[in-house]
Amino acid sequence: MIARKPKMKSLALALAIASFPLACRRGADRAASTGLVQPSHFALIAPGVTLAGIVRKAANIVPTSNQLAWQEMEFIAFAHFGMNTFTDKEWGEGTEDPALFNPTDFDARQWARVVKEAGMKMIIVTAKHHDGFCLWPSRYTDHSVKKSPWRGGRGDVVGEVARACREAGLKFGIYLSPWDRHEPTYGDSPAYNKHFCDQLRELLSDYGEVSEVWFDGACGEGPNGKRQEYDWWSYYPVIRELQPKAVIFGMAPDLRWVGTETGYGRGTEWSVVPVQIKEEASPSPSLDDIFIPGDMTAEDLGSREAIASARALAWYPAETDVSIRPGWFYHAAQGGEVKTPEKLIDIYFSSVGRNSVLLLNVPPDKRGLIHENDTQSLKEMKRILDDTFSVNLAKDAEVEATSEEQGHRAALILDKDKTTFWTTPEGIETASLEFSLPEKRTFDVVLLQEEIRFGQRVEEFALEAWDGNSWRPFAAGTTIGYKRLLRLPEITTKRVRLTIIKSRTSPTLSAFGLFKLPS
Ligand code: FUL
Repeated sequence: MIARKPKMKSLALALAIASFPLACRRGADRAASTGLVQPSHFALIAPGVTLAGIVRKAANIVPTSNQLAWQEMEFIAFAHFGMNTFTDKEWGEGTEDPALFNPTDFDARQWARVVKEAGMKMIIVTAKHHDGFCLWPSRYTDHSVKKSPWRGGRGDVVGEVARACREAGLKFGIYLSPWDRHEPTYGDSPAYNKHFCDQLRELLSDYGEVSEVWFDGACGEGPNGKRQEYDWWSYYPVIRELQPKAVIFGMAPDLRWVGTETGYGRGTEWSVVPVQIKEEASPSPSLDDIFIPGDMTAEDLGSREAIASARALAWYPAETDVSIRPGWFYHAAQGGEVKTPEKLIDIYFSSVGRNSVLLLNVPPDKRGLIHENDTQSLKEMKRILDDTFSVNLAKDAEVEATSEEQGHRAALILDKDKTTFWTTPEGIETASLEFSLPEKRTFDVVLLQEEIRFGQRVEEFALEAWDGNSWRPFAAGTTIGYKRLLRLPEITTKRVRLTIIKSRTSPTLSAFGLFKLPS
């Protein structure tokens, strides 16, 4: 139901054909000309700021260019591979004999091929999992591939995966577990923190571009009975210096864990959320210096209530990790439990379609290959996605923008792919877009995207279809963010209306689409 309908101050807009960058520039000019809150990727909130002031700040928090590039990948791959693949475990003890690591047919190009054909844009490999066994010949430990019989001790999984990704045009990322059950210095905090930075330096210097560094927060007791204190603030500068385009996941300020390993994100997902910061913040600190990793698993992270008492707000978007199999590592016994294409599609709609990036784990087997069962499921998933999204049924629609505010200017530009960029002047929080199709069409998927370069703003929207006599509500939602996908019972209509019921400030859209899932 639409709570508040705009009075029809109609602005019939001629559809101009223009390139998307032009559309962005116009929006940027307009945002700049308002002279209001300066866009930034985080903001400190001074004591006493009103809720309206906090909301205004939140509406103008924007992603960094690294976060934007990561978000645009949408769908990326995890490859859990290592000692556990050979011991049939999920968490190794750290005492495993490196001789056990011996893939018979290791082929990183096969990983890259499978991942690319599935539509994923990056592979993040477990360079070191909690057992401490290193998939590259680290200079700082012998517990690595150099002590394994594979390739006579001269193999380098990290190097081969990095190269295969580059050749295939995929991005490359590393998982380096801070928890290390093998390393003798673990638990002796300063010594281990140095060891960890040394390993980071190696990985980030020797393998070309690294686009994501994945930090899990697991922390066990070291061999000396002491608990390791991770010095995250000494890790971040190593990454910023050596890989300035990388984003850091988890215990860092770039990307947060969505809070579940099921693949299903929140129905309301804000990329702008309160973050914990250190007390001694200087007047203009860098977020890396003051960020305190915290628990971000609550259901409501970014609503007005959730941000009302924030001391700092940051663009801190969710990444959704899930495995194609029950385990993170390959286990032969789980061969019959590979997620079906339909399940993967459901996960896709519930992660990519809920303002998140989907990080899907496809664990290579003991041969060092992605198993045929997993490949089959991925192929079929990709076929369904391609069939669904190849034709935007709203492509040649005529569009009319309306708003209740008097005298505002609006801009609507559709490029040749009918990517819509639409914004209204600062201060307008409610508006609607009506799409008139050339003829009646049937769809069961709606796609909405905000132009997040200007921030995340929409708090509530509704969709209606014209049934010949009146508007019939068929869907409603809260946040949109980078991408919102809605799956619906089939709807046949010639006219669709999108109403932004509530927005933190002027709403923007970068895309609108109507699609039909294959039967
Ligand atoms: C967790 C780890 O403990 C699991 O083994 C796995 O690597 C998962 C992605 O992160 O925290």
